[in-house]
Order: sequence, then structure tokens, then C-alpha cells
Amino acid sequence: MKSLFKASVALTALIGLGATAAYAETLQDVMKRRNLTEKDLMAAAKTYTPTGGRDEFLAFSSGGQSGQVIVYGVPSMRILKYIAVFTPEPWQGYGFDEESKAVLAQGRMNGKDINWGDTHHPAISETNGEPDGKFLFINDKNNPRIAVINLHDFETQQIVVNPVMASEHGGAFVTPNSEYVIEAAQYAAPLGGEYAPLSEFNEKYRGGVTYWKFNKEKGRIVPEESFTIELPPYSQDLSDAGKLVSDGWSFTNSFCAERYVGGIEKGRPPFEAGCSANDVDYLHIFNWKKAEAVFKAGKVKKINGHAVITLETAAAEGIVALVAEPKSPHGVDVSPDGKFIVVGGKLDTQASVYSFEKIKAAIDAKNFSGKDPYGLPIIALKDALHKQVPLGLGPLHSQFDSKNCIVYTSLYVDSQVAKWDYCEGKVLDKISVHYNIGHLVAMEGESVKPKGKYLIALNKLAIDRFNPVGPLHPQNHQLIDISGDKMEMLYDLPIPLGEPHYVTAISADKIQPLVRYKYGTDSRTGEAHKMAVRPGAEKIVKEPGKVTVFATAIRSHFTPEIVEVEEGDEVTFHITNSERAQDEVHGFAISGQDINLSLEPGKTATAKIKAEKAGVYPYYCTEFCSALHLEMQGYLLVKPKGYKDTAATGKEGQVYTKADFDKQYKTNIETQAVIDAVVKYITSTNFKDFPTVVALVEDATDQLKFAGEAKQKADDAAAKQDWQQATLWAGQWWQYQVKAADIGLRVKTYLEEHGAKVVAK
Ligand code: RUQ
Ligand code: CUA
Repeated sequence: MKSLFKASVALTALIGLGATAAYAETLQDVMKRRNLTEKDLMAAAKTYTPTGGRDEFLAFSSGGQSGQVIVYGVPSMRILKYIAVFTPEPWQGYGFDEESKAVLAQGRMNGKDINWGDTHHPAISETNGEPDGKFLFINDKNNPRIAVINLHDFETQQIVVNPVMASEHGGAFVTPNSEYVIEAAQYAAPLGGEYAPLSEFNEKYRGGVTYWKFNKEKGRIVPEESFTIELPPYSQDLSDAGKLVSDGWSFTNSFCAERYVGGIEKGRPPFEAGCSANDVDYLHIFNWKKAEAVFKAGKVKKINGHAVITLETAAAEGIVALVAEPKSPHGVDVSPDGKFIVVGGKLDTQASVYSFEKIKAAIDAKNFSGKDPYGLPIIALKDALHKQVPLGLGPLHSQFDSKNCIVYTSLYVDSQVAKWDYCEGKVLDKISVHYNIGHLVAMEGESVKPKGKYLIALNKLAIDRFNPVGPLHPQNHQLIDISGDKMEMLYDLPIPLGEPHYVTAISADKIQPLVRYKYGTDSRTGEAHKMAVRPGAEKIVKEPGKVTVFATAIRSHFTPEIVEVEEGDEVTFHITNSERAQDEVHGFAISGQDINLSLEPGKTATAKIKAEKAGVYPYYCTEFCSALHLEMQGYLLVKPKGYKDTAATGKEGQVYTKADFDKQYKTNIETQAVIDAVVKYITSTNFKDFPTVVALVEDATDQLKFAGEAKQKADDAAAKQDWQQATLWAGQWWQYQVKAADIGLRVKTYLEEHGAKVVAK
């Protein structure tokens, strides 16, 4: 109450201020006109980020069926990027250059390109149980795959296909030092892709959990060091890794321990009836350290070349135990201290809190109430349970607060979030959200040190919420302030891409991406690109039936600009962006070809086409990179077989005279005077204290060096009275001057905005 009072005093002061400030409208006018309450203003003040401002957290959202990842800032809820993962995305060149096609090809299944994914759960790599901001993993439910995204450039670098499963859901979840990425099967099927009739469901259909070994130094999953534990066909669901006291263990739900097989067309009740018939399913408890030892000891069966710990071995070695969980469970979440496991049952009204200590004691004492039909030991519910807490209808997922013992659980049916104490088993607060909440995310809310502050409700529907955009609605991510005792709704973010499931959020300062690549990098491998060339070394190599172009891109031209090939040739462009300036990206597209490259500074990418049809194919840069971006163009000329060129060359375009040359020369000398003045200003300041400026100055210096080279060519041609060449090179000299001046002006603005001091005359 007190804080609310304080807030409204502050707001009144603010409104007062608004009344005296020199605006056309007062704040009160705007509130009235837009029908805003003081509460709205407070929410706005807590989320609004003025121009140039940064967010405290970054959220990585699953992109659902888009097969991508969505990145947005918290609390501003501004979308910053879509990361292409399982689906081609032309802006990033993903699926349109050869380097990224190779990544997508890793995700082929049964010889088929799979050009989409049903992404559900992103996970950031962890060090000591905290997200470290280095890598992001995400799963594909439909085509059992895991992708690895490098957060130094936000690019997908690896896709692995699960060699034994037919679908999955309980991935990607990482162990506390990213030793493994966990992926659990969903719909049971014979392991390895064999056929078996449904009448052999109990005997031949199986679930499983795969532990993908991750090599942090290389940033890659290592399939040869990965293994799967075979499981009964219980429809395994979500997973979570143990931490601290429960490090070395992991937990996976299941929702159809009934092993029901539907078949409406045969007069049988559908899956949904049979899979919810019993009051409980099974929580699977894994000792993954023990499983790792069993795998390393070679006690595995190979299926499709992949190591599988069979059910018999798992039972004999004591790797898996089961405990009952009510009812049609979904989320399983381990508390920050690793002591408790919170499970939501979709058809239960309460959340179940399991005690790891009790589970461990039961396993150590072999205190089991029986075995399942596959020989896995079952721990009695009462021997594992800490508390059951009535929360409301449809508890699903849980996230933890920075405050001790505080957890937030989504209530799907109630469309609410419950804030509760899992140590004491008490509900503390509830907030209604928009329909219907699935997952929720708190800041680093799955780590050993949650950051609290904000919670986001990831709602499935957006009925009545936004301007209508047709029958397919966006989803609605609602930002909630959890810093106080009561949860407060702050903001609605419509998500316009797929149905996101889970989101993971990290302190923004832990993400330190590159500004530019090391010259000539293949961004998809992270290594030096063998086909990169430096400016001046560009070339066109012709072999029978094959033309290879080694090109560079810099404001505002490609080198080379004209490429002549013959009908039927295979043409490959390896293009390196030779810029160093921040954000100076070039694109590369060729008319009528399925090609678009994204060339960030320093990157080398490859476009490959078959020149099937003779003709003229303009190519150009697809990023507005400078004032002369439209002129960043070229021609791919595909000549008919045996074509004889008889037209005179050198007659294309306009003819220049000495007068044209003199005019351009004069302009250039004047431009140089402007540049000199800007340089004088910059060097008179403490510009070296600003790294951004230092980088820009370096770039401007480069441009002036190029200007000098072009001037030399103009002078040489003028000496030979070749006014055509002299005028054109004088024009190019001027282009470089303009680019240098442009950067100089950016520097000047930056210095003025950042309070640079004049230190010299
Ligand atoms: S799902 S709404 Cu994590 Cu795939 Cu729960
Ligand atoms: Cu380069 Cu536009």
C-alpha cells in the first residue's frame, strides 16, 4: 500500500511537471485522450526504453512451428532478432548460401530435406548451473533433432538428428556444466525406425532419453560420445537436470503410462481417453553419471551406430527409478538448490513437490514398492513426496524466483499464474493472465541463481487482444513485475511467428557477441574460409563447365562486377565482405536464381548456381549499405553455347572529355577540404577514449587510402590524356571521399552526443 502511495505521489509530481513543460499537450491530456490510468503510466514507466536504451535481460523464445528462435529484450519487450535454425531464412542467407545449406543438410532425415522444425525448448549453455551466454540449444519435436546456436554471432552451427527416436519433446535441457544436452522421446516407436504393428506396442515400442555430449571448447555436440537410455513406451515428456545436491541426476515426466493405443476408426476410444484413464503416470529419475559410466564401459547395444543402454541393463545397473506422479503431468522443474522437483499435473489441481533427499534415500536403501512390467523399480509416492499444494486448474510449468522458496506455476485452465512457497506449501498470490498460459519464464529462473524481477506468461491465445490480423492470431507474451509481494501486469507482446513454447532469459551483460568477423570467416564453421580473398586478389577461374568467382564486397561495389560464363556452366561466387565498419552488411542476389547472401563485415559466403539458360542476369546488393547502394550491382552474362562476340567494346555508355575530368577534379579538391576540416575537429578531441570512434576512424582511414589509389589511377590516365578512364577514376576517387566524409560525420555526431572534450588545437 505504502509503495502504491509513493508511486502515485511520484506520478502526481510527474504530471505536474508535464503541465509546465513546453509540450502541446500535458500528460493529463494524453491520459485522458488515450484513456490511461495511473497504473498504466506506471507500467509504461517500468517498460518504456528511451531511444538508445538497452534491456537488462535477453529472452530467447522458441519460434514454434517456424523452426526459428525469437530474441527479445526485457523489460522493453522489443523483438531484436529471429535466428534461423531449422528453416531457411533469406535475410540471414540461411539456406541460400552453401555454408548454411551444409548446416541444414545435417538435419536431413531418411534422405529427405526437412525444411522446418517444431521448436519447443531453448536452453542456454551453463557453467556451474548458471547460464553462461555462450551457446543456445533448441529441439525439434516433430523431427527429433537438436540444434546448436553460437551466441557469439547468433548463428546456427550444428544440427544433430536423433538416430533412434521418431519424435521427442523433453529437450533441450542442459546439465549444470553443459556436459550433456538432454533430449527425451515423446511418442513411442520401435527404436531406430523399424516397423512393428501396434499389437506389439508393449513389446516393441519404446521411449528413451538421449544424453548428447557437448564439447564446450569446440561448441559442438559429439554424437560418438552420446548415448540413449531405452525406456518403456510411456510417452515421455519434459525433462530437467538436477543441480548442486542433485547434480548427476535428471528427471523426465511421462503422460501415458497406460500405454494406451487409440484407434477411433476401429471403434476404440481416442488416445486422450486411454492416456488419462489412470490417476498417475511416472516420473523417471535417472542417475546420468552412472549411465555415463555404463556407456563408457561399453555395456550398450548399437542401434543405427548409436549407443543404447537397454532397459535390461538400465534396470540391472540401477540407472532408472520411477515414482508415481498425478495426473497427466507436464512440467518438471528442479529448484535452484537442487533439493526439490516440482511437477504440474494437467488434470490435477495441485502441484507435487518431490524431495530429492527422500528419493535418494529410497534408492540407496532399495526401498521400492514394486517394479513396472519392464523391471524398473518404483518408489512409493509417499516415500518421495515433500508436499502437494492445491494451486488451481491445470498446473503446467514452474519457474523460480530470486527469493528463497518462491516458485511461479502456470495454470493452463484457470489462465492464471500462482506464486507459492514450495518449502512451506503455501499459495501467496495469483494473477490472471490472458488465455491460456503454457510455459512461463522468470529471469534465469531455471538456474542455481535466479534473478527474479520479471516473469513472462507465454499465452497460447490472443482472443480480443490485438488488432485483428485474420483467423490465425499471434500468441501473447505478457510481462509481469514480480519484484514486490503482489504480481503486477506490465505489458503484452504479440508474437508474430509460430507458437512459442518455452523461453529462456539471461542477464544481457552475459551476452557479448562479435561486432565483425575475423577477415574471411566461414560463419557456419567459425573457421577461416578457404575461398576468402583480400581486395586486389579477386579473380575469375574458368575450367571446363565450371566458373569460380573469388569476389569482395565493399561500399559500394562488388569486385568483379561483370562475370561472363557459358550456358550450362556451374557458377560459384565466393564473396568476402572486406568492410571493417560495424553493421556494414552487404547482400548478394542474382535475378531468377534462388540466391541471397548476407555478408556481414569479414564474412565469406558462397552462392552456387547452374547457369542453365542463356541470358543477362543482374546481381546486386540487397542491404541499403550506402548512398550508392543501388549502384552496388553487376551482371552475370550467360552466353549461348558457341556464341561469337562481334560487337565493338568500349562503346557502351557515355563519352567523357577533358572538361568532364576537370569538373570532377575540382569537386574532389573541394571535398577534400571538407574532410580535412572534419579530421581536424576529430583529432582535436579525446576521440581515442571512445572505442566505437576509434573503429570508425580506422574505417575512414581505409576509405581515404582507397581514395588515394583511385586518384593515382585518375592522374595516370589524365597523363595519357585518356579522359574516359581519367574521369571515371576521378569519380571513384570521389566515391571513396564521400564514404570517408560520411563516416567522419557519424564520428562527429557520436563525439558531440557523448560529450567529447577538445584537448588540442
Ligand atoms: S510444452 S505448454 Cu514445453 Cu512443448 Cu508445455
Ligand atoms: Cu552493399 Cu547495398
